[in-house]
Amino acid sequence: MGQIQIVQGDITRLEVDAVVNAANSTLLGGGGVDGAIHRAAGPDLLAACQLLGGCPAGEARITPGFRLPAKWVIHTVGPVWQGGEREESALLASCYRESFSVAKAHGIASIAFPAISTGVYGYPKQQAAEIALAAMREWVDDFEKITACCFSEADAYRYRELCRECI
Ligand code: AR6
Repeated sequence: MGQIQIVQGDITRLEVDAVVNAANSTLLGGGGVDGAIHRAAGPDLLAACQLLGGCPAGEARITPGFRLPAKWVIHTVGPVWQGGEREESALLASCYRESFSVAKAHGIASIAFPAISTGVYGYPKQQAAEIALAAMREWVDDFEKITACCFSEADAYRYRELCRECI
């Protein structure tokens, strides 16, 4: 029986088997959490990503974590918020599902997610948190620990309000 943990902080510091990156479809780096992960992992991460040939929204790819404490990085591409009528919620749910599926296939026991799409991509934070937590609840028994890594205290508060059973 796994647990969902909510933490506030920088995902690049977490000692987990895998961290999820909120990437763009080129997988060649960017700002936000993507930039932070590439900086912390070092240049070998970009070289590994260059071999992947990109990734469509809603899918996930895996690379080593290189200099990160995490052994793996799972790169997923969230939807750009366009008002909610462009399959955004289905695509965001797919990001979580596909990331979990890739993680399970690699024997990963602990995995940490940022709040995918809620930065540059503009997804409304409350709706995104509901989708994230619903996916985490579906997969909780397939992992030892699932971590929701919130960058701000306000984001962590939002998650805690939505998840009374989370630790
Ligand atoms: N640790 C944890 N969460 C973080 C960190 C960090 N170090 N840094 C930012 N966040 P964003 P998106 C949070 O913009 O909306 C990139 O340029 C941030 O506060 O990183 O999916 C990619 O290359 C927010 O809650 O990702 C794409 O082009 C969350 O991470 C684009 O941004 C996601 O914000 C993807 O946009």
